[in-house]
Amino acid sequence: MTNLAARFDANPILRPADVRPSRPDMQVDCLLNPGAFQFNGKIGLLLRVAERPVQEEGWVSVPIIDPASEGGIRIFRCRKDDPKLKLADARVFTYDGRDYLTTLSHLRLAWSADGRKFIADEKPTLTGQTDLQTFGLEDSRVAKVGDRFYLTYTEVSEAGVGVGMTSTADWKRFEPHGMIIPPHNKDCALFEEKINGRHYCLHRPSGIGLGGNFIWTAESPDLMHWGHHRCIAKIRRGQWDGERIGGGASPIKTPEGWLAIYHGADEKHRYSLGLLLLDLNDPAKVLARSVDPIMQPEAPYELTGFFGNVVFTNGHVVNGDQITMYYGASDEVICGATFSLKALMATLR
Ligand code: MAN
Repeated sequence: MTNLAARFDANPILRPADVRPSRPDMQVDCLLNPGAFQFNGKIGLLLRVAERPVQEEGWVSVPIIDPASEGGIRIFRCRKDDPKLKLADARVFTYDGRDYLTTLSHLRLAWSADGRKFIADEKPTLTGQTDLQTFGLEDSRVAKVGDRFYLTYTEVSEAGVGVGMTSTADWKRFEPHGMIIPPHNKDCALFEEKINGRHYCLHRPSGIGLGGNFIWTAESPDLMHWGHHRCIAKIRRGQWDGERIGGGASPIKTPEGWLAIYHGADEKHRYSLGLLLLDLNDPAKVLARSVDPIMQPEAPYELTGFFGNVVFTNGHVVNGDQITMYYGASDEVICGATFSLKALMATLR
């Protein structure tokens, strides 16, 4: 494999210890999968901050959003040897047949003058509020459409995993738009301009039984109402993207087509990144797709961590030929890498 990704020397650029917990009784366990954008001469990241109570020996405890409880959060707690508890992996478990996440995520801004050194805000920017967000908000994409930023993120609750949206013009006042795509769906990235008079997005429903975790496009007159859904890319069994795929940040407009960086997981839950080149006039038409990943877990911080063997991106900024991509490594730390757009395009020929 050619070395397409130039990882920052300073990786990881943000670790859990760099972010203040949202409450004194919580600890930040993981930083994941930031959205990225440029605003007022700065680079902003919208981090996913995953927290849980400081864990006691022999117990599992997780926070759940609950407006009726003190501080808006209730703690679910059970003994590790409780026969009703079934730990799936570091991220999820079931208790008495019900699904839970091991951590509760919120979204938090971090700012940088140079795109390399980031300082996270002291407080969460967006937290779960509604009954569709009781298990938190995750993996926000940030798209600039006109003069507003549109944040599309995963809303998690017992009702399922769907796509929520919020918009802002100034990163101070936020307008919630509710759930725009119902469960089970995530990895929604908006195109930053209209195509033939319509907005487009990439999204990722999860088929149970027939179907699977594939990438789709949808169209909308107003960014709220989505239709004309088309499945544009499926998994490739036995390959690096053989189990699950999903879109990353907003596709990048190039003369040859929309370039989308996507993630693919194999049957061992190893997450790598690849490319889709989509037709400029009809993004549901895939013109080219990476055979080999453009990046896979290789650095020590990508191989081991909260959930090892993961590079996952949903945020980048583009300046001329340079793509600065921000990504979550091992579901625990935030990293950066640059790519040459030309070099990426060359892999598709
Ligand atoms: C998967 C993983 C987790 C995430 C849940 C809910 O299990 O992507 O990181 O918390 O889905 O979205």
